This record gives sequence, C-alpha cells and structure tokens, in this order.
Amino acid sequence: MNHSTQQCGYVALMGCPNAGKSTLMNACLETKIAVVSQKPQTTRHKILGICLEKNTQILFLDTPGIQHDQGLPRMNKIMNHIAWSVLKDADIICYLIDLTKGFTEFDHIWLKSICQKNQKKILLLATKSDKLKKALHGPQLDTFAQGLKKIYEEISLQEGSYEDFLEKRFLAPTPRLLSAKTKQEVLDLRAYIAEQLPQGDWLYKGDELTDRPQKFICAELIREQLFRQLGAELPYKASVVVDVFQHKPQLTEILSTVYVERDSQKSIIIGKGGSKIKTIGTDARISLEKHLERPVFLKLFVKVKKGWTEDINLLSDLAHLQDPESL
Ligand SMILES: Nc1nc2c(ncn2[C@@H]2O[C@H](COP(=O)(O)OP(=O)(O)OP(=O)(O)O)[C@@H](O)[C@H]2O)c(=O)[nH]1
Ligand SMILES: [Mg+2]
Repeated sequence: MNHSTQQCGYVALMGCPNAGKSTLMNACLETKIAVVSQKPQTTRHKILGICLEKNTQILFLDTPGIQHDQGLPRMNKIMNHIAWSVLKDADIICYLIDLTKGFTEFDHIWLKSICQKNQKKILLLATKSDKLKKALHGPQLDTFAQGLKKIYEEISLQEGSYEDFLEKRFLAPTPRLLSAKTKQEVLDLRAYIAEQLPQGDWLYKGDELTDRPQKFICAELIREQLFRQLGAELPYKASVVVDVFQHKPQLTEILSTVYVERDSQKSIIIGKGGSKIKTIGTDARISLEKHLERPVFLKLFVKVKKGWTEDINLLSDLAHLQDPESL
C-alpha cells in the first residue's frame, strides 16, 4: 500500500446517555467491543474502536453518555471528563440524538457547549429512526431545527448568518437519519465518515479493533450482563475487574471480581442459592466465547468494597486516567 494514499482520523461519538453511541460503534466495526444496554449510562470509559473503510482507517471514540449529576458525584465527574477529553483528539464529532425523544434540553446544553469549546465539524445523527413511524420523523426533526436555531441565537456573535453557522459548524445542514440496526445505513454512514477524514498514515495495524487489552473488553462483557440482568439501580453500583486471564490449550480461563458497595447488593447479585450469579456467569461466558472464538472457563467472585464509586484508585484504574487528582 502506498502510504501517501492513506487516510486516518478520530471520530468522537457523543450524546446523551442511551442515544445509541456504543451500538453505532459496534455496528461500524461489525463486532462487539463496547457494551450496550437499555439502561442509560452504560458506557463508563473512553473506548477506541478501529475500522477500515477502503484506504481509510476510522478511529471511533465511544464515550460515556454525557450526563448531569444523579448521585455518584465523583464517578459522574470522571465520566464527563472522559467525554470532554475526546473533543481535543477528534477530527470530527458525531453528535447522536435519539429521534424518538427529539432535541432535549440536555442536547441543547451539550451541543451548545461543544460548539463553544471547539471548531471541529459536527455530524448530527438522528438515531433509532426504525423505532419511529415515518410520518413522525418530520415533526421530530423540526425539534432539531428549532434547537439548532436557539443555539445559534445564543452564541451567534462571531458566526455571521444562521446559514453560515450551519455551514461552518456542521457537516450537513440537516441531521442524518440513522438506524444502527440497518446494515446498509451503517455501511453508507461509514463510507461517508471515511470521506471526511484527513490524509495520513494509519495509526494502527490493519487488523486491530481496539487499543484496549483483552482483559478490559472481557470485564466489559461481564459488566454488560450485570446491566442486562439486574434491576434498575444495582448495575450502577457495581464494577468488574478481570483478575486472571489465561489462554490454555483447550480454553481460556477467566477469574473475575464484581465489586459492590454493600452486603445487601452482594446478596442480590448472588441470588437465592447462587441462582442469579449462575445465570449472569452463564450468559457472560457465552458472550466471552463469542468474542474470543474459543471455549471459556469463567469464575465470578463478588466482593464488597465500601465506597468504590468514590475510591480514587479504583476509579482512576477504571477510567485509565493519567492524573485523576487533576479532576
Ligand atoms: N431500534 C433501535 N435501537 C437502538 C438503535 N441504536 C441503539 N439502540 C438501542 O438503544 C439502547 C441504548 O444503546 P447504547 O448503544 O447502549 O447507547 P449509548 O449511547 O452507548 O448509551 P450510554 O453508554 O449509556 O451513554 C440499546 O438498547 C440499543 O439496543 C437503533 O438504531 N435502533
Ligand atoms: Mg455506550
């Protein structure tokens, strides 16, 4: 391959919790590296997903859904920090808005803030279009247009006309409708994004999927089962660490610890006679086997670590931050 013909760039995926960022990244990569659930605030880390579109290497940065404080203040602060830190790396920003919800007040706050914090081009994506009847698309998209107009009016000082603002800040003047569940739409979007990225040598090998170690992705796949199988609140109170990850001739052995805050939470995760942890373990093993493409022996431990959501060491380890004290 002649290097001068290569293109490469970072694409930040941003938006409110549950907008569909991780689903879109997985769909573009055609494999699962980021966890997805129906619950908001599933993603806790910045995750790099790498894919090739012809001679372009697209480096997706999946981020935690930008959120407002709902308890767990330190955790939220770190998650917001991660989400904002990708802005400086990004060549373009995909801002995802759930079409079924329309342009919300949180989208207003965050998109305005993104416009104020950087000059990079934004691609607005109206996600989950498959969930909404076609007749309702127009009225929902109107809320986007009103939202953008309001942002323009609030920050318009150096922007010139509204049309100038749209042209300067956005890749397209209207949001692009997207169903991440429709393969052709995802492929078309991937091709479109690739065209926008600058010329430059690939930063990763052609077959790399992420910069995260296997151990991390495996811990995430286990955490996904907590989100899917536990009630409303508990998954936010739990974190997962893979302690042992060892490829053996016939299988991969994974020993992992789920950390919770209180004894009562530990009992819920273990369930009556160990029934809950057994289902979580079985489904996590199936997911891990699919990911690793080989048999897995998985053992899960549950430990109480009081105040882990406020524990700076564990959090900085989770967030892979260089300097957690700077927050
Ligand atoms: N029908 C449909 N569902 C979608 C689409 N995109 C995402 N979803 C669903 O929306 C939910 C949230 O998706 P995620 O990808 O976890 O959302 P996220 O933006 O990464 O959320 P956080 O990590 O919490 O910020 C999941 O149940 C997905 O299956 C879509 O295009 N169509
Ligand atoms: Mg996510």
